[in-house]
Amino acid sequence: MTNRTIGIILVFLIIIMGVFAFMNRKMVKDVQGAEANREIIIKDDGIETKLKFEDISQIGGKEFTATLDTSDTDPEEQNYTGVLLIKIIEKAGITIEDKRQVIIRGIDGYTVAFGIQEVIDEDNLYLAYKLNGKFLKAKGEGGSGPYQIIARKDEFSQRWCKFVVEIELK
Ligand SMILES: Nc1nc2c(c(=O)[nH]1)N[C@H]1C(S)=C(S)[C@@H](COP(=O)(O)O)O[C@H]1N2
Ligand SMILES: [Mo]
Repeated sequence: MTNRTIGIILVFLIIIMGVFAFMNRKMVKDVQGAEANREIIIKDDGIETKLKFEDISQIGGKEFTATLDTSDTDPEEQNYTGVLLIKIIEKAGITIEDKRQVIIRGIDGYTVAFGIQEVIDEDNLYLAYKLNGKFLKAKGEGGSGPYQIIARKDEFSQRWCKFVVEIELK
């Protein structure tokens, strides 16, 4: 083989690698989009409202820090993006004046209840969808999303409901 033939083969291989890298990046982006597209059901007096990711992000995501403390990691400050839980409830057209509590459910059945005083706090309960700039992965992908409740004022993270699929008002 001449040097010229080897050169042509190399250039060809580099182009193929580039095309695959591009396709892979696009696929990763699509998967993230699908995960982020998940819906949340809001239940109030037997009436169900579904919110899509677009509805939630339209409210305007806010970045905030919170100290994550899981069973297998030490407490560490993290950067989350999400919206206040109260704004999600308002977006669903619900007024909370006559409510007593908000119940959050994860896809695994895990349930957390918050009192209205906690819910109207302007800097405590968030529905987060990004952690350190990346969309929260779903349970099946080893993540805690696509949505997770972050209770900033909870010292322990028991009430940080992961994989949130339902919000019920009582
Ligand atoms: N959906 C869901 N959220 C959950 C849990 C759970 O089992 N399911 N466990 C809680 C508990 S007890 C803790 S300490 C934190 C962190 O749990 P991890 O260490 O399993 O991530 O998530 C909380 N949120
Ligand atoms: Mo826990």
